[in-house]
Amino acid sequence: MQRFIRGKVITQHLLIVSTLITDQPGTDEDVVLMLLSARSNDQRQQIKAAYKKAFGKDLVSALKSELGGLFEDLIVALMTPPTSYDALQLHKMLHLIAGLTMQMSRKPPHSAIFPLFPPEFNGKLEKDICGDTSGHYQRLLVILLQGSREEGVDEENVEKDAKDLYAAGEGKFGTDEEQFITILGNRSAEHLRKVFDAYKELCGSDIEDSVEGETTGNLENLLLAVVKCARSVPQFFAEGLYKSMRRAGTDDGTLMRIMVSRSEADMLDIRANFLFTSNDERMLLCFPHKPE
Ligand SMILES: [Ca+2]
Repeated sequence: MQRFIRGKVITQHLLIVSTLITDQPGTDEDVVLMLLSARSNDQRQQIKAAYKKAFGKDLVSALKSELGGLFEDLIVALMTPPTSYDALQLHKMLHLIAGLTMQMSRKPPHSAIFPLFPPEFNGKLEKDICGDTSGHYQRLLVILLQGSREEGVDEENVEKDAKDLYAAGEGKFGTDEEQFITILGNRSAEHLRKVFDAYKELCGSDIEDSVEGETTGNLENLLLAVVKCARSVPQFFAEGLYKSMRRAGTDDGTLMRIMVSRSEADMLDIRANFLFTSNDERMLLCFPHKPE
C-alpha cells in the first residue's frame, strides 16, 4: 500500500484509520478523533485522497458507516475542506447572522466561498435572501454578501462617519437606517474601530447603545454582529461559544460550527477571550471586551 502514498506521516495515519474502520467490530471513536483532529485540514484532505487511492473507497462514507450521531457530524465536518464547509453552513443558516460574519472573517474573504457552493445552490443565495427577507435587513444582508467591504482607514472621513452615525440616530427624531447600513456595511473593520472611538468621544456613548436604541429586530441583531466583528472577530466567536454552552443542554450545531470553522484560524485568540473560573468549572465567563 505504501507505494500509493507520499509522506510517512500520512501513511501511518492512513494505516491506523483503515485498520480502525475495517478490521474491528465497532470503531474506537477516541482514536479516530485523536488522529483526525491532530492533523490540519489540509493533511486530512491528503489522508482522504490517499485512502481513496489505496482502497478505492471514500473515507468519509466509510467513517459515516461506522459512526453515528453528533460524533459522525463532527468527523464529517472535520473532513470537509474549510471553504466548502463555510459555504454549506452559510446556506444552512441563511437567516442566521453568524454565517455572514463567518464569511466576513475568512481570509481571503468572500469571493473564495461562493465558487465552492454546491452546484445546486450556486447563485441562489442572494435570490433566497431576497425572497425570504425584506426592508433594511435585506439590504444589509445583500451588501454583506457582495463581499466588497473597503480596505484600510480613510483618516479624513473617520470623524465625518462618526458624526453621520450620530446624526442618523441619537441626534435625530426617528432613525436614518440607510446611513447605519452604508457605514457599517461598507467600511473596513480598522476604519470602523476608529469611527467607534470617535463616536464615543463625540457623544459619550458606545455605538452599540446607539444601534440598540435606534434599530430593532433582525436589523438590530445583524448590525450588532457587524459591530462586534469589527471590534474583534475572536471575541465574537468566543461569545458564540459561550452562548452555545451556557444553558442546560448545549447548542451542538453552533458549538461544532465554531470549533470546526475556527480551529485553524483563530482558536487560540478565541480561547484567550474566555475565562475559566477556578472554583466552579461549570461557569464559563466571557469578557465583555477583548482583554488588554
Ligand atoms: Ca433617533
